[in-house]
Amino acid sequence: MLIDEKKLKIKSGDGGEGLISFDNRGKAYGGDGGNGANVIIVGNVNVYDLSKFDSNHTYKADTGDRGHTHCRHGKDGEPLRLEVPLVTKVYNMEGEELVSIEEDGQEFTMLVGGEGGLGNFTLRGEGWDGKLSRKRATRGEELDIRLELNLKTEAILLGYPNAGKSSIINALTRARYKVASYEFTTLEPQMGVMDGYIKLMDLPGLIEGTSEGKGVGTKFLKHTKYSQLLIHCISLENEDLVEKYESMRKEFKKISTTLHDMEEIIVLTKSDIATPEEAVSRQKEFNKTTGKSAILLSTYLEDSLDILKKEIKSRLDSQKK
Ligand SMILES: Nc1nc2c(ncn2[C@@H]2O[C@H](COP(=O)(O)OP(=O)(O)OP(=O)(O)O)[C@@H](O)[C@H]2O)c(=O)[nH]1
Ligand SMILES: [Mg+2]
Repeated sequence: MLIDEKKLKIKSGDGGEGLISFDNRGKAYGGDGGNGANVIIVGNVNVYDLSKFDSNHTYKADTGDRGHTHCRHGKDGEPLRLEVPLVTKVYNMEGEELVSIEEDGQEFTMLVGGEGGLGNFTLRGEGWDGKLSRKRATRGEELDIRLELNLKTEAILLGYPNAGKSSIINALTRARYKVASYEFTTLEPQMGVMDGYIKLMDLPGLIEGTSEGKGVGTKFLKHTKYSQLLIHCISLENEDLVEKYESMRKEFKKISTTLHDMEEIIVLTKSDIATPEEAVSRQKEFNKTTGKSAILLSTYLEDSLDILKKEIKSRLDSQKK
């Protein structure tokens, strides 16, 4: 199961106390305490979901060490780095977005550690009182946060249930997701990597009314926000391809403008159920009526899979320019 939300408690480290200490001639030589460590959130492309985080655990950064004799500084705490997948949005409990981690290696300091206290060596100039006193360390901070994952992929497969979306991701990548002849086989986003670098996502089927919560609803659609390309799948099993295409476009529009405005590749799937001539004639008809250029595809026909692969790559390349 894809874990795309987690609540966490985080705490930065307390500062270490400074030391009051004197050498054998009575001179102040107590060192300063180290600083408490920060809590840092880091984006990592190799992390896929939020499953490793435990909502019952407080993620605490190290405290600073206390000051040592001979004026030696206590060590600063090592920062606590929480590695999150892309894109992870961090919210506070009031629902305000604190940061959006969108790039590999992107860092954000969520909480700053407490400052180390001062030992009596540092304060020695401040009169006799200074010699005997130290400045207290400050405490770390605590915060409750909510992490929300919005998967970032190059392309997403969308369309009616049973259109053959999971079969396509399986054919284009090394994924082995469940394929079945009934609707809503896929209930969660599923990822696969094509040719080692292009991430594809297969999503549950959409139906008219998804935007109002029908079918699997819109919960998972946050994962479409960061995609560059939409692969819209329509099965040749449908009598009226244009009508099906247009009503799905209307649904996209109701769901989100990002989805509606996303660059689209139209794939007419299961082309093998018709004769090659029939399939081509339906494709031509569809293209003529809509003014688009849909691709014919069957997961049983290697050549058609290559055409889709090339199309995905060329569209992504032209977006880079
Ligand atoms: N003839 C033929 N059947 C196919 C093709 N691709 C998929 N199918 C069949 O169509 C059915 C649905 O395939 P899936 O890949 O599960 O479809 P889906 O779009 O992921 O379905 P949901 O997850 O329910 O939305 C399965 O029985 C597949 O074997 C194809 O190219 N040709
Ligand atoms: Mg599926």
